[in-house]
Amino acid sequence: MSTIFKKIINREIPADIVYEDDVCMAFKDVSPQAPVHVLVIPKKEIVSLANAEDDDKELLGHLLLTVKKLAAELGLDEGYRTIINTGEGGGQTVFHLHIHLMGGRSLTWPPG
Ligand code: DGP
Repeated sequence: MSTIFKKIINREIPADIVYEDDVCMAFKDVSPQAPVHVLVIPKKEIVSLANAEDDDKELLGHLLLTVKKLAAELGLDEGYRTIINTGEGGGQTVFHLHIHLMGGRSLTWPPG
């Protein structure tokens, strides 16, 4: 079943889009937990990392390299955090695979 992120991809609801190509899209998280908090998502509807398949290898690599490029463009020179929440137990609330890219403040470890 499609999620709110599919509606963002289809421009059915607005989002602050910071990057887009044929494969993926990145937009600002509606509830930012850091000065920079962007979500990088595939346009292909993959429910979670647990649902990714071997055929998605190139797509998954593309997402990570997009995160790397965005982090540089967004000035996260001091470092940043990437998070993929997977499944309800992993804190996932939107069931369309997404990578959180967070930075712009000192990030502590471990997370909650
Ligand atoms: P997760 O818990 O990993 O599934 O993170 C989902 C994130 O998606 C959460 O940080 C809030 C964000 N989010 C939920 N709905 C929307 C929306 O409609 N627009 C935007 N920009 N972000 C959303």
